[in-house]
Amino acid sequence: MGANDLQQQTVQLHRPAKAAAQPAQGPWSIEAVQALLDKPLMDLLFEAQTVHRHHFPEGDIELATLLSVKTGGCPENCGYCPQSAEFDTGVKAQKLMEVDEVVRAAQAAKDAGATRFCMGAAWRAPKDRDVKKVAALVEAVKGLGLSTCATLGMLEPHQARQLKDAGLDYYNHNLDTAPEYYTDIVDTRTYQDRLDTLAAVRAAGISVCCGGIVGMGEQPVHRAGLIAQLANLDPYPESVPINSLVRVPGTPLADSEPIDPFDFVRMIAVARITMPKARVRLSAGRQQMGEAVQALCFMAGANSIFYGDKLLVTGNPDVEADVQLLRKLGVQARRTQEAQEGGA
Ligand code: SAM
Ligand code: DTB
Ligand code: SF4
Repeated sequence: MGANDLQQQTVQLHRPAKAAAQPAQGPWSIEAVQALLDKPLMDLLFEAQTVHRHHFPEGDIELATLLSVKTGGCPENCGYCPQSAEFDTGVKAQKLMEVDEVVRAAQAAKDAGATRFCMGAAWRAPKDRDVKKVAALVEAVKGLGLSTCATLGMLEPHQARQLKDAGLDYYNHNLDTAPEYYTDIVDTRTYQDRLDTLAAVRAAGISVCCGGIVGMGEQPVHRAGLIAQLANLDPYPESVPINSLVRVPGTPLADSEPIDPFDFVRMIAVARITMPKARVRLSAGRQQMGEAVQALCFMAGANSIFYGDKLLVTGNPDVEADVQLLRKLGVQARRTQEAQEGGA
C-alpha cells in the first residue's frame, strides 16, 4: 500500500458517522451507567464511536509522555502502587529532579512527537517549598511549547493557584474507584480528600485530569460507580485516564484477577458516552494489552495514550511500536499548538 492509499484510508476513518450523536444525559445514576456497561458490545461500540466522531471529528490521538520527577518513598498505602514506602517493590526513593534534567526529558518527548508532558511525584501532599520547585519545572516545560500536566498528591487552594500561575494546564488526581471500594484500596486518605483537591484545582482554573484503575478486584457495580462519580463532577473532567492495573510484585494487589479485555473496552466506551468532550486516556496497562484490544479502545473513543518507554516506574510499549501501531491503524497523532498554528 502506498502513502496516498494510507492517506485515503485515514480520511475515510475520520469521516463523521451519519447517525446523530446523543447528548450526554447527566446526572448519571449508577444503574444508568451499569445499563450502558451491560449493553451488547457491538451496540455499545457503535454508540461510543458515534458520540466520539461527533465531538472529535478530527479523530487524532494525543501522545502524552510521563516522567517521574520524584520517585518512591511515598507515605500513602495505595494498594496498587509500587512507590509506597510500605511495600517492598524494589523501587528506590529518589529526590526531586533538577530543572535541566526535566527539560532534557521534555525536549526529547517533544522531538519524538509528544504534545503533552506529565510530571508525577510520589508525595501524599507537596510542601510549599516543593510546589515552588515544581512551578519552576512547569514553567520550563511550558516554555518548550508542550502542554503541561502534573500529579503531586493532595493540593491546597493556594498551591493550585501557584501552579496555575506557572503555566500548568492539567492536574491529574484520580478517584481510582467507587467510594464504596476505596477503603479496601487505601486507608491513609479519604475519598473526600480527593474531591477536595479536585475542587481546589478546578477553582484555580487548571483543567482537571481525573480517572481510575480497573482490575483491582472490584465488582462491576464499583466500575459503574467510578464512572458515575467522574461523569457527575460539575463540570466533568477535561481528561479521563482509564488505567488497567499494572500488577507489581510486592504490592497488596499484585495477585488481582486481571480484567477481561472486553470489560476494559467497555469502560472506555462508557467513559466516552458519559463524558463526550473529554480526552479519554487509554492509560496504564497497554504493555499487557495487545494491539487488537488497543484498537478496540480507540474505536470505543480513547484518544490519548502515554507515549514513551516508561510510565512512572513500570514499562510502557516502545515508542517505535506505538508509531507502527498508529500507522497501521491510519490514525494521526495530535499536533502541537505550534504546528497547528504554523499549518505544519
Ligand atoms: N502521588 C500522587 C497521587 O497519588 O495522586 C501522584 C502519583 S500516582 C502514582 C498517580 C496515579 O497513578 C494514581 O492515582 C493511580 O491512579 C495511578 N497508578 C499508580 N500505580 C498504578 C498501577 N500499578 N497501575 C495502574 N495505575 C497506577
Ligand atoms: C494516570 O492515571 N496514570 C499514570 C498517570 N496518571 C500519572 C500513572 C500510571 C502509573 C503506572 C504504574 C507506574 O509506573 O508507577
Ligand atoms: Fe503515593 Fe500516589 Fe503511589 Fe498513592 S499512588 S502510594 S499517593 S505515589
